Amino acid sequence: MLDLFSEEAPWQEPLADGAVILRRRAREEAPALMAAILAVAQQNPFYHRITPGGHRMSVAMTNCGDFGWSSDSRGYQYTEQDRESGRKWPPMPPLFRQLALDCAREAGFPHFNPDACLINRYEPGAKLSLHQDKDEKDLHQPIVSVSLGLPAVFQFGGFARGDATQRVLLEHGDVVVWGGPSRLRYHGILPLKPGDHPLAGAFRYNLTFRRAF
Ligand code: MD6
Ligand code: FE
Repeated sequence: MLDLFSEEAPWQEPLADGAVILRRRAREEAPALMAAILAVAQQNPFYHRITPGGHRMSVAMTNCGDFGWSSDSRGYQYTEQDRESGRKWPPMPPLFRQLALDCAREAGFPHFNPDACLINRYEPGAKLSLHQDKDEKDLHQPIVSVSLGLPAVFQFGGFARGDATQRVLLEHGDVVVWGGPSRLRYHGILPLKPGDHPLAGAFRYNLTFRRAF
């Protein structure tokens, strides 16, 4: 049950055509989501990947689902195995999948069928530079993004890297769904400010659900 006295009910905030923030949408599930993240990370730990350009990413990543996203000197790609551990990615927990489907449907994407979930972990100072998500085969499927733990400033831009960006704060339990005409917009995360979150400690976690193939 939502406790309407101590928590606000979720609400929707349009970002752009095809993109919406479902504020606080994942708050109720957050403790179970956090536990599932830690269970995935016990099997396939968070790593700081190296970009094709040779830089160590400040965000640490792991994945679950049939495919996982990572980068190394060969480039960015989705793989069935974690190239660090050599093992298959852990299955997507049913709770993850259900949340992603529900959020996609609420945002107007009833046919979303994710096969990959990238889990990002930000420590203070960690950031994600402006980028497009374009390594997925079917760009008609949206992306569902779930933020947990410390808040972060999300930059949401246009279709060229230099376009003006909106800045929005993403907080614990916020879900962003975007697809359609916004699917290839540039976006990023500004350096995380230090803090102490009751569930996530010194970190921000972000789950992004995608259809990779
Ligand atoms: C993050 N998110 O929130 C990074 N990509 O930590 C993303 O890069 C992202 O939130 C595609 C769609 C939604 C996202
Ligand atoms: Fe992205």
